[in-house]
Amino acid sequence: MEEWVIRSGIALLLAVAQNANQAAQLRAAARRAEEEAEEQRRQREEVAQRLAREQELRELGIQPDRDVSPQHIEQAKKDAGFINDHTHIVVTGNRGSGKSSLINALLGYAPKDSRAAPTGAIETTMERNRFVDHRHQGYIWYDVPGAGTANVTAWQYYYNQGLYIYDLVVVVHETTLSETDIRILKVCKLRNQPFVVVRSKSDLHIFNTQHDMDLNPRAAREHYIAAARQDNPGTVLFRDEVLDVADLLVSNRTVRAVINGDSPQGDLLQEPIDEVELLKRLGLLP
Ligand SMILES: Nc1nc2c(ncn2[C@@H]2O[C@H](COP(=O)(O)OP(=O)(O)OP(=O)(O)O)[C@@H](O)[C@H]2O)c(=O)[nH]1
Ligand SMILES: [Mg+2]
Repeated sequence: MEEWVIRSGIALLLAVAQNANQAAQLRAAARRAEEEAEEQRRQREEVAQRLAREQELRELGIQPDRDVSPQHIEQAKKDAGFINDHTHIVVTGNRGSGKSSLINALLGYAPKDSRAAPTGAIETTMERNRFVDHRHQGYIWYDVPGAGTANVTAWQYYYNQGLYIYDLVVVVHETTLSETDIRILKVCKLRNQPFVVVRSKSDLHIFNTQHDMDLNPRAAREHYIAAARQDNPGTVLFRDEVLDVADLLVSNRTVRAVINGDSPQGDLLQEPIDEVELLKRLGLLP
């Protein structure tokens, strides 16, 4: 073969090899750029998530320097008269929402019973009261002052009332679930604490609906139940998790009737709505 043919063949092969080499280098550079961009995206997302969480904690009013240590919790349980292997349930919510009345009903006490917690539009619960349940072995109920309107954050209320010690938190409200109620539920969630949401005074609301809308008792009851269900979204998204904040609609007299095994005797205001479900969630019914 002519020498020039061989030389140009070698030159061609070298050029192809060089191009392949350059292409590999380019591919590697592109991969590195992609990886760097991915890393930057990840870091940006992390910062955004951290800021969102910090904002959440700020909204809840959480003060990191007032977090509760295990020793503190143990002492607080002793102070509250906790008994080993008992279930300790606190009933909380805004002032006048019906907390004390609900506890009396769960204990099966009529309001005039000498053992009952004081209730009423004026009789505000000023300090924590403890009620050992003689009907449901192993249950202890705690009545605490209402959240009120004072300018305290959800965390301050939760912390000041020592809500972190209880096995279950019952949040009672009587109309729309407030932002404060929802924030208290979020603090419970942050602390992995189970909760139940109760919308109280259904008898009163049905009675009012009957008169406000000039409806018969059956229509008023149906209207109230539908309106209350529509009013509460049922769920709240919190930290990629869905919190069940659905209301259990109850009236204290019906709770007491169910506890005492009495039938409501055809009174539509007292016909159970979610009372049985409430007792199930509290572990009082199978
Ligand atoms: N009709 C009706 N009235 C209720 C019900 N629950 C509570 N009430 C009334 O609402 C008022 C306030 O009830 P309480 O049980 O004292 O409320 P509370 O949440 O303990 O109030 P504070 O201790 O002040 O925060 C009282 O007059 C109760 O009789 C209910 O289910 N139906
Ligand atoms: Mg009270």
